[in-house]
Amino acid sequence: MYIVQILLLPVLILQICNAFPYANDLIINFLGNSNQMKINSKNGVPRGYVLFENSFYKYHRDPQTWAKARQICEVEGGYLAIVNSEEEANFLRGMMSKYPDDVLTDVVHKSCVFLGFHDYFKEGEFVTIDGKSLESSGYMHWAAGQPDNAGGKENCGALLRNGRLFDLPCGDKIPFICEISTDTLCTMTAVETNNQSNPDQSQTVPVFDVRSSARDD
Ligand SMILES: [Ca+2]
Ligand SMILES: [Ca+2]
Repeated sequence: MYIVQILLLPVLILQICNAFPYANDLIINFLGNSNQMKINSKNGVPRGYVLFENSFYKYHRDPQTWAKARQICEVEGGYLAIVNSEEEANFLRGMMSKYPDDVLTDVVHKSCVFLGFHDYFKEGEFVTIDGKSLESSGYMHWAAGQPDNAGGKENCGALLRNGRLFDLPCGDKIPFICEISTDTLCTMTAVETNNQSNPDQSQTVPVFDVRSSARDD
């Protein structure tokens, strides 16, 4: 019975972890002094992220180019946000509303944030950074007159304060929103440390949903 409990513990932990991403830390605290199992947690939610439905989001107020914004999101374990519904767009609008124009004193384009879509591969064919057409992503409500590829050089996607999409130059520096899906957060390594098993044997659950890449200007 004791052995069964030990064997089932990793399964239980993973189920909890999938259901509740903060469970990692709770489990670590709970088992911190246990000599049965040692849990190593990685990829917790970075500071400043807010949960909405199945993702965490962070508004980055310091303006960056699209490529740099994308890189920052990836360093934080996520991706430049992809909007998949009206509800998600509304949530992001709410995040933007907390940074009104008078707060963004050093930002030239105060009314929009970069998102994870572009038409860099083929002019006019907008795709998300997870490799889908913008249309199939579930949200494609352009602002009036957009996309217009103004000046022949607008290949990166943004969200306006009114929830509409916009194309603008990838080299412009604007705020941006990163997204981390909750189902990519739960990585842990469970190492059995009891004397009956190999102490180096570990069970690792892969975490990251690697979003495919696109080039930037
Ligand atoms: Ca374009
Ligand atoms: Ca435009």
